[in-house]
Amino acid sequence: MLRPNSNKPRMPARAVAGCVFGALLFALAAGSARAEVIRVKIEKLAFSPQQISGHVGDTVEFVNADFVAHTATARNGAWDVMIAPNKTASVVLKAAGDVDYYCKLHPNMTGRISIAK
Ligand SMILES: [Cu+2]
Repeated sequence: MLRPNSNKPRMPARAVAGCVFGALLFALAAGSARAEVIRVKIEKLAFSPQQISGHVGDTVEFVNADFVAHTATARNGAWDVMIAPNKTASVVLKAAGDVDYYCKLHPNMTGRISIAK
């Protein structure tokens, strides 16, 4: 009994295994490339979400939806970026730990990033 598609060419099992193995190797090699981009929106003089967590190597992208400029300034001096109105600025997380940050122009604007290794 023939199934309607039984004459469809099939991928040999060995090739399938090779693909799976290759994908696994790629995933291992790309271990440090799992870096993520974490988006923090700035709206109505506030960072949102106010608290985020990430890993060393991740990028935090600050998206300023306000009509005024802001900064994202780490209290430990790790980074200090200006974000113009309707613009985006990024920082790469380089060390583990909790980083408190604020806006130099509006010091009531604060946020925190918990960075794991
Ligand atoms: Cu500000």
